[in-house]
Amino acid sequence: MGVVNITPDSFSDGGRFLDRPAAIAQARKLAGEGAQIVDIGGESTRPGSAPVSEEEELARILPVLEALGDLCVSVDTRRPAVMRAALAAGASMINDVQALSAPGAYDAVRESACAVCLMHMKGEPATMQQDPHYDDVVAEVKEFLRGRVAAAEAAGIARERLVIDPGFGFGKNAGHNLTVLKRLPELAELGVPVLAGLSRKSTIGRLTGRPVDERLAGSLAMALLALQGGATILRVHDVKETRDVIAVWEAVRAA
Ligand code: 9MG
Repeated sequence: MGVVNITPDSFSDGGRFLDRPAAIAQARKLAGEGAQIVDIGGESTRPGSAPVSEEEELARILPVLEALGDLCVSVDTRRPAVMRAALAAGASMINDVQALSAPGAYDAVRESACAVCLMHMKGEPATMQQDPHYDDVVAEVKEFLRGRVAAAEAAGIARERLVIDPGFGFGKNAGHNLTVLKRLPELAELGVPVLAGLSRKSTIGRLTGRPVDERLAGSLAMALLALQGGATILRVHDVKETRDVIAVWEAVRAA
């Protein structure tokens, strides 16, 4: 899954693809490099980012989505109205960092055949990184995701449409993120495909001391660890390089 943030302030590529042709070109570039899904988003969930209105979010994503009709596009949104509009415009997947918790979210996706990513987040984006606490981060994330999968199924969204995601960096410090990554196989036990988004995140900065634009090697190491832990979808900025990691990992697995 290649990432295209159509926002002025996303943490790693904010502002680069706010311009519509640039966003479309970036999505096509990532697909050409081997992304099977392109994830577009018009609202930054970075702590401290400026709120965006529903109208503005739609104005950012819809023209880009409409220009990518031949690709498998995921839309990163928390708003049911945006989900509905995106699905009507051809989105194949809804990536919801709030795991369909907004009122009306189930209704927005139920009638379509789209895939849905249910992500764990502790707290709200604005404050989630202010000293998050868990007794057992993996157990808590797993129980949350188990509950959201069950709730989605009960709401009429077939299990085959669901993907789960522990939400690296969403209400989790570096220690929490590393523990979740190390114990990712426990989440895979839920029997739903696992998506991992670690690309360029601040934990890599903490471990390496590198600024966000120098985190490629760290991101690739994280990608390999996520694959080994059972992730089947990697949400990344650097698709070409991550495809090489996947090729090497698959070859070793098949040897
Ligand atoms: C939108 N977004 C930013 N980081 C993410 C992650 O790790 N997973 C998912 N599903 N979405 C993310």
